[in-house]
Amino acid sequence: MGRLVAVSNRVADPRNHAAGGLAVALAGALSKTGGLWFGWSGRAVEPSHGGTPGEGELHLSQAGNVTLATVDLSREDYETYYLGYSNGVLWPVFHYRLDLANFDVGSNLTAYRRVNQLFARKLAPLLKPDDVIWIHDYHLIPLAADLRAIGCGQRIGFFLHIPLPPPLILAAIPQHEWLMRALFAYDLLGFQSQADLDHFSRYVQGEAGAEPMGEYRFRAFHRTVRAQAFPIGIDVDEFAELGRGEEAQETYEMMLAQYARRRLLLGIDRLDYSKGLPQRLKAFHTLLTEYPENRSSATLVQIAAPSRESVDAYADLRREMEGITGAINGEFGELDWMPVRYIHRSTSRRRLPGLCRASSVALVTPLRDGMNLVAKEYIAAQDPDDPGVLVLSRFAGAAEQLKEALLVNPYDTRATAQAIQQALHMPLAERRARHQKLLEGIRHQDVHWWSSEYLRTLMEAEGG
Ligand code: GDG
Repeated sequence: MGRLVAVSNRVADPRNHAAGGLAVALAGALSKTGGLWFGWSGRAVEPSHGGTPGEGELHLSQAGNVTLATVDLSREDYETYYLGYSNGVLWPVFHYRLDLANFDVGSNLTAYRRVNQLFARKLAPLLKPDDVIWIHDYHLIPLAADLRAIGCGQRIGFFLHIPLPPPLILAAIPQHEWLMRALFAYDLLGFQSQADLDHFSRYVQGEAGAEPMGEYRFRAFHRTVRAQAFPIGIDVDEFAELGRGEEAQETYEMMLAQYARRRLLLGIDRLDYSKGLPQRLKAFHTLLTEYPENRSSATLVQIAAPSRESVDAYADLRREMEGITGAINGEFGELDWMPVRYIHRSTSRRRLPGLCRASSVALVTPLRDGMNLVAKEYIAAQDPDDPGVLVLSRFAGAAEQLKEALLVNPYDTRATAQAIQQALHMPLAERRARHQKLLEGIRHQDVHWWSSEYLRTLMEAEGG
């Protein structure tokens, strides 16, 4: 295989193991052959005038055998391409939240097209003829078409980290046909789950008259594309190793000491409306109401890392969370016990395995999620002799794989509370048996499996 070129909205230094999820995944794949990682620098700058470089300035740096190439965006592009179209239209619709999408797109759509074209123009001169290009996520759907338009003939694959909704939801985006046509410029489309692949298949057959050609190939818009599910995994050993580190150990011991007489429940999420946080708090409230033996004992530690705070829906969610947390603590709190510890800050990744290990139950209850890596990290961090229990939403992509978790419908508050109660009282033998199966699963389909399966399939795919 030629050199790997990864493209994603954000680029992370692969040597920095604190970066997590996707960064670890791509770093592993990139360092095998040496490679190039291209994306936005994270800087929003003033437009160029006089001698200032402005948007489109390219920065190159070397991280081991990986070259990092990033471009600056203008402040306006950040607001329109990133916040406006990517996170104001695509993110909510792809998570089934038509009510939160702002379809009055105007300049946002123009910017989305413009930034993708800018990426294509900046990336093309860095490419070699036998490079294999792997583009990630919803910010960059049209990038392959833009690269093809300026003459790039390399193999190009796409991986969608978020769900693909059913056809009638997708069709609410006024530009749905343009977006789906753009996907046919790729050689391979990777989805997180079988459900997403099924939605793609139904969309292209129903809306674009595509013919399926065998199990994983589709022909439409005069192009053929291969599409398949590749559920993303974690680096199980890396996370376990992090768990043996000083900060994780210290966190574990501190939690055990602080909560010696309590049972800990844990949630770790970006503060995002897809993660089902208000519903989770309501289920916890129901647990305390309907199973009063948990009062003065069950304590929910909810880390909600700040995210996209300048989008209205996120600011509303923040207020809602503060309201519900205050109400639960006010109703049930005692002088020596607060039921909810709500932390609206990011926590160091090095502490997360310690937190996971100290918790009897993890609540991973998104309303919709492409995969959800926290579910897999929680499993990886457990003591196999005395593991905690994972309560997992059936609407997370991870639910297709993690069948031994307690699967719940997060909209059903009472049933979720019941599952939490079951988790808190699960006998040790059952906890061990479930954990062993879950651990085998996440080890088998780990992040290295994910990237090598994807890239192997991309090399075999016959687009065109
Ligand atoms: C997208 C898709 C898909 C969380 N809080 C903190 C923190 N985290 C880390 C977790 C985990 C990662 O961030 C979150 O990954 P998720 O998979 O849960 O969710 P998204 O960010 O929405 O990711 C998702 C993923 O892409 C990969 O394809 O699974 O479905 O939505 O690693 O541990 N890390 C630190 N502090 C925190 O407070 N350091």
